[in-house]
Amino acid sequence: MMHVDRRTFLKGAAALSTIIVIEHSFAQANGPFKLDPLPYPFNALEPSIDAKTMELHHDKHHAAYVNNLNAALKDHPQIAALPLSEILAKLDEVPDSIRSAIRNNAGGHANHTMFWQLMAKDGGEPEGDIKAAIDRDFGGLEKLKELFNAAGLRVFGSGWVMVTVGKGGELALSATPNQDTPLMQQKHVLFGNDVWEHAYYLSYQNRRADYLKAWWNVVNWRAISERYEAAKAGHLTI
Ligand code: MN3
Repeated sequence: MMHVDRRTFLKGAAALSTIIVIEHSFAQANGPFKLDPLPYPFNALEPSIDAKTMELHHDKHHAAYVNNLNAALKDHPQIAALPLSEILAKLDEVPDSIRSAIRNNAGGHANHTMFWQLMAKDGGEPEGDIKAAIDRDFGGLEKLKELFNAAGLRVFGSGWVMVTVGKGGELALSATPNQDTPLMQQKHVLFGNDVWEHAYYLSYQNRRADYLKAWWNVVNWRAISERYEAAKAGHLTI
């Protein structure tokens, strides 16, 4: 039997607890989830989306989802260690006491992380596989826009309109309330538009239809095409 004297044991234990304390405080300061910088300047999407809206939306609204998510997970490190998509897919297994907070804030973090990357100043047009899929499943881009915008208009209050992508590359429309996401039904999101008033109110006020229409000017089809290929290869997460 290995003998460790009490003094050596205590020294070791103290060193170990110091490491744990450092790691714990580091995790608390930074959180398991982080807000990535916006991948372009705030004014990049003008005039379709104004700079002030982008600044508030990213730096205040999205930041709040990340901060609230980390706060809700503070005493649940085993959940915090999971990928975001897995947390959302397994909401039923999250403790009752934090389930609403996780649903709203993990959903908000996933939705906005997806949202920023699929917009750009000059996002091009659908080409290749994604164009073929849109033609097949919606009857063309103009028909997709029409159905998507109508679904976005029908969202009562706050929510999202999205296009989901199945394992075989099949596309479908999905509208969700609040920060819910199809990821909660184990479906993958190809792209989506935020129809919360905070996404458009400074420029469009009550004219959500005008925002929905203008939003297509800043859709990043190159990013969506990459997401489509990733989904079919089984690599798309959020
Ligand atoms: Mn938003």
